[in-house]
Amino acid sequence: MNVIEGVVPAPEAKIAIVIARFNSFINDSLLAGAVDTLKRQGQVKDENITVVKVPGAVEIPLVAQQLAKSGKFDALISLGTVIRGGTYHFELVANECHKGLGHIMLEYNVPIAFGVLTTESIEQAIERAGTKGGNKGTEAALSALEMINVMQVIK
Ligand code: INI
Repeated sequence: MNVIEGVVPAPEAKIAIVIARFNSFINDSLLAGAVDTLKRQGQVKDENITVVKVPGAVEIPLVAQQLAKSGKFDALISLGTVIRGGTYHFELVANECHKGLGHIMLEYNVPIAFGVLTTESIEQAIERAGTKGGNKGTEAALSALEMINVMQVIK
């Protein structure tokens, strides 16, 4: 039996993080978790981490597409927070972002970790940004690291 499973360290990896500025007070904690994980667990070098800031979650896929197309990165990490309001806007923003990233990942063969929170309330978002619900940025970074190694083994 052949089982392929990615390890976490990826010391030579080049990773880009695309982060939304909307709800930045939460996203900044996601970024801190992601960068800490990339460096401490992934052993990724500081100079090999690129952070691109965009206005909101809607803009994440376009920039992710350019980064994936550039061929310069082994994985991308998307970070943002979409909080449900009283209108249909939540669905539009969250769905567009998620769907767009899924297409890009398959088109360019670059793993894109989905670290975009989609929550019912600000409280839920805070819980998932470094408090009692863990840190979605950390989870996304771990996923990116593992996927880099899985992709390399499969190649
Ligand atoms: N962008 C987010 O990242 N999160 C949100 O919760 C959000 N809401 O609720 O509106 C949001 N909107 C902005 C959107 O991503 C675009 O930046 C904007 O529509 C301009 O294109």
